Amino acid sequence: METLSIGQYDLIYNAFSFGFATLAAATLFFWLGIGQVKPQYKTALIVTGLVTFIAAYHYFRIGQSWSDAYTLADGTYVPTEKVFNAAYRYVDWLLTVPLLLVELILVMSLTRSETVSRATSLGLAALLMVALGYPGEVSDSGSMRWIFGLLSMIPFLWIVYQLYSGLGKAIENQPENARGLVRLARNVTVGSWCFYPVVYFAGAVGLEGATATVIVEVGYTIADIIAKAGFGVLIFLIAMRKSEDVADRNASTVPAE
Ligand SMILES: *C/C=C(C)/C=C/C=C(C)/C=C/C1=C(C)CCCC1(C)C
Repeated sequence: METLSIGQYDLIYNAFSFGFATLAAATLFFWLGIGQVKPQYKTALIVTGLVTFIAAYHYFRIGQSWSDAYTLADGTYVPTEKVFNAAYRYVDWLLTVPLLLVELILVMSLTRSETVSRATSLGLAALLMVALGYPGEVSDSGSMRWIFGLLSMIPFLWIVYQLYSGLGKAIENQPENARGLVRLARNVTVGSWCFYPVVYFAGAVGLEGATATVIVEVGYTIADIIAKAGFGVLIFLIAMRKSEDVADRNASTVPAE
């Protein structure tokens, strides 16, 4: 670990604090909104709130670990004996990344068997992606970073492919009033997820030192907020739209007086 200026240390500290606040507030928003959607979309909102809850908890722990990992000496922050715990992020991802895919699938209201099969295959691919990335993330060796990073790219690319091919077809079959939002939620997923391997490989091509630490920690935090809270708002809007859709259809079947 390297020495950080007060500004660099504070920027990261504040990013973690902001991440905790945003994700905790998002959790309340999603769970308190459950009553506003039709029963078939409630599970999607429960899962959406679980994802931000799990992430808020981990940001709290990441913030504590960050405080313990540095101490102020002569106007700069120097590392203490307690190493900043990078495992929190990966444990968080192991839980939240498969659940994010489940959110998208649930809000699409596919048939039960298609929901189960897509959630299982995409969820397992997400687990594999995160698990393969970890040994490279914590290794000091550049070649380990490349090998595991590239292995992790295989399930990542498969997920992206599935989101545009198999699920892409299902998106085109969504009710018209929600289709654009479902497409946007899919694109936000792919767009925000791409940021993670970019940051990871930036570490492999020699980006290092205090500036790299700032880019990685602040960058992952922004990506997490977009991929979890921002994406969650889209899931919430889709559930609301589709709940309206059902109401409209019921209304039109009421016999005229
Ligand atoms: C809320 C957290 C999210 C959405 C995390 C997503 C993480 C990824 C998409 C990570 C992907 C990686 C690769 C594709 C290759 C290099 C290793 C990873 C794990 C950073």
